[in-house]
Formats: sequence, structure tokens, C-alpha cells
Amino acid sequence: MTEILFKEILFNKLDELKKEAIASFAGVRSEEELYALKVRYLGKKGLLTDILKDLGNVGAEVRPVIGARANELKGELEETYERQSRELKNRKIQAELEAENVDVTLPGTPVSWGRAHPINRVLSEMKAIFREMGFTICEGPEIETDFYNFEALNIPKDHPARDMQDTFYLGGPIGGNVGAYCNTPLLLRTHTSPVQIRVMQKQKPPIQMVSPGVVYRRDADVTHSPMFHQIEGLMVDRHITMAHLKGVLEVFLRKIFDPDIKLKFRPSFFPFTEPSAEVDIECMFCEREGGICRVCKGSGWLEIMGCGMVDPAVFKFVNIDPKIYTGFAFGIGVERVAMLKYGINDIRLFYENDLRFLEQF
Ligand code: 2U9
Repeated sequence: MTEILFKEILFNKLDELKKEAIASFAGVRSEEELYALKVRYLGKKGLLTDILKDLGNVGAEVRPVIGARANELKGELEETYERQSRELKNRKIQAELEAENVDVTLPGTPVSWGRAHPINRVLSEMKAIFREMGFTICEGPEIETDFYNFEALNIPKDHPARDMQDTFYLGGPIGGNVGAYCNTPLLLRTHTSPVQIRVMQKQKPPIQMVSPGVVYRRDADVTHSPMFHQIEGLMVDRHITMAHLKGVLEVFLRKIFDPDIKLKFRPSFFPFTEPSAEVDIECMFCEREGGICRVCKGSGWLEIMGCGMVDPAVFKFVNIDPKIYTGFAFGIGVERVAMLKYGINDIRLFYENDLRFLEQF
């Protein structure tokens, strides 16, 4: 009798527990709550374990029946727990996905495109033209010695050309000692000509090269900057004449400006070339300006570059025999070409990095 009563009581307890647990699991709203319920009903010290503790008091005949019923309930509750847990996780993922929902129809953030700086653009065009004509492109250091920048170019210490090519000296006054590593003053090159000197020291003629790069001078106004770009050229071989020079520069200037542009070679002087000339091109602003053109001051011509036949004195500095070899050389400022090509009247615009200016090229 007692056995049967016990069985009834335990069955009832299990049924009650089941009702309560199922209802609790059904109303659960968070993973924390769910875990708390798992502990409450299925934990080591949970309600189901509590009931099963009484199992020891039941006789051997009913024990397996109650045990089976308890195990069945345990399985059911575990399954309910797992199902609710999956459900909560899914709901959480769903909420997260909705929160970070991307509207692919919204317009994108515009990407601003980069482009070559107008100076580099013009420089690249120039290099390409010379490359096509068989010139090699050579580069060299921007920090130079007095020898490479001046002496070897036939500009001795007391030469007036030094005034026009005053530059920035590193480590002390002109002629001063710059320290333990070098006993001649180091300076920022005023032209790329030292590159040609270095090439001629290393390489025998024929030489056909251009040297593009940055140069420095003590100069600053709307058309001059303390740092600017140049491209210089050199061609050395037997029988090179001024005719070769004129031919090369004519091809170059017509490609960079206008295929029909007129050129004028005007006698000039440079310490490193003899004879020397300056090259003028027809003014392309006269028509636009009307009256007396402000760009060419009414002359109709624009000075664009310098050139000449390499002075024999320069060849002597690099051990090239001027009785056997002759050569022509030229130099042109990149900023000046860019200003004329694009109608820019202030050189400083190139260095301000204002996108409103740069985006026009
Ligand atoms: C060697 C021999 C001769 C290079 C030359 C010029 C004339 C010239 C100016 C143009 C505008 C400099 O940038 S600018 O201000 N250059 O007028 N340059 S002949 O003559 C050389 C170079 C190297 C060994």
C-alpha cells in the first residue's frame, strides 16, 4: 500500500514538475533566463534531482517504473531546453542581421581619383619624347659637391655665373669644411648638369642622355621657385654639330607644344657651352591677350630653353678628347613649360597642393 502511495506521490510530483517546467521554458525570453531554468530543473541540485532522491525509499518493484518516468521527463526537459536555446540563438542572430541590414540601393560614397601632378605629367611627356629619339634617362644626387655642380662645368670660384646660380649650402659657409666626411662644401644642385659630368666620367662616347630632376636656386617670385624641375640633355660623339642640336630641339618643341610652332635660335652665353643659344618659340597668348600681349610683352616670342655645343673646357674635366669628340647640350625648366602649356601665371600654385587647382589637369 505504502509502495503504491509512494509511487502515486512521485508520479504526481513528476507531473507537477513537468507542468511547471514546460510552462517556465515556454515563457523564457533570454539565454540567461533559460540557463537559470536549466539549473533549476535539471541541475545537480535541481528539482528533478530532489525528487529522485526519494527514489531510495521506494521498493525494488516500482523503482524502475518511476526511474523510467523520471528519465523520460529528464529527456523531455533537456529537449525543451535545447529547442528553446536554438530558438533564442536564432532570434538573436535574426535581430542582429536586421540591425545591420545594408540597403544596397543607397548611393555609394564617392571615391576621389588621384592623378599625376601637372609637373610630373609634363616631365613624363618630355621624357617619352626624348626616349623615342634614342636618349637614355639618367638620374643623380640632389646634394652635390662644388666640383660637380660648378668647377667641372667651367664655373670657377670667382665666376659671375655663380651669382645667378646661388644655392643652399649644407654645413657651413662657401668654402667651409662640412665635417669629418667631406672637406669641400656640399650644396643643393642648381642644375642637373652634374649628372652629365658623372655619366661622362664613367662612360665613353657615344653618349645620348637626358637628366630630369629637381634643382635648387636662391630665387623666389611668381615665375621662380627655390626648388624647381629641369630636364637637361647631352649628346656626345664624333662629328656632332649644331645641326643635330637644332634638329633634336625642333622635334622636341613641336611635340611638346604644337606641330607647327616656329622656333628662333638666339645667340647667348653659358660657361659650359660654346657657342651657346637661347631658343624662343612663337607666343601662343598674343591672340588671346589682344593689344600688347602681357605674356611676351608684345615681342611675339617666348624664351623657352638654353642650349649650345659642349665647351672643350668641360670635356677636359672628364678626360674626353675635344679634338676627337664634340657634343651638344640643352636645358629646359619643366615649370615654365607647364605654365605656358596650361596658361598658369603663378609658379607657387604647383606647390600648394590645392585640389581645386590640381583637379583641373
Ligand atoms: C654639360 C654640358 C653642358 C646644359 C644647358 C642650358 C643651356 C640652359 C636653363 C634652361 C632653363 C636652366 O632650367 S633653366 O633655368 N638651361 O639654358 N643648360 S645648356 O648644358 C650642359 C650641361 C651639362 C656637361
